[in-house]
Amino acid sequence: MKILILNGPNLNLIGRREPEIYGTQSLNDFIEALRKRYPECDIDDFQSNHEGVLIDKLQEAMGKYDGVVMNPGGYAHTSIALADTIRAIGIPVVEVHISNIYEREEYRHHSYTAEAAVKSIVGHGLEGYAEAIVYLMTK
Ligand code: CA2
Repeated sequence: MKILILNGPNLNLIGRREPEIYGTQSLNDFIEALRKRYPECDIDDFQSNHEGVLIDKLQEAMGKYDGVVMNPGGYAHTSIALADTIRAIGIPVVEVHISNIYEREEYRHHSYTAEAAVKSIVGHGLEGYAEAIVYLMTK
């Protein structure tokens, strides 16, 4: 099974800033550990701070990946364009948020992209990415 882990803006900073919200491990280290944990999965990953680049990457995923694990970062709360792309590509997308967006500022409570995703996992820390992979493998 081929899976793309797609991370949006500022997720490259995880582990370096705001450890009380996002923990101390970097996303790169965690994804490397995921590859060892799920050797049956072929896991690619990509991070961008740019909405259009994330849209391009989702479109390019068509015919290439069986599933996408996506943390759209702050774009979850603003981007109808990303939600449209998730609906368009016909690949299951599981949305992950490291923090519990429903217990934070009100402007984080709604996610446009989660409405288009097959599943949303929030507030389970980095482990949420592992849960998303297991969901895609067993779906
Ligand atoms: O909880 C999540 O995974 C989020 O997607 C993280 C986003 C935030 O905008 C979403 O509402 C929830 C932020 C990405 C990380 O931003 C940082 C900001 C400062 C220091 C370190 C990371």
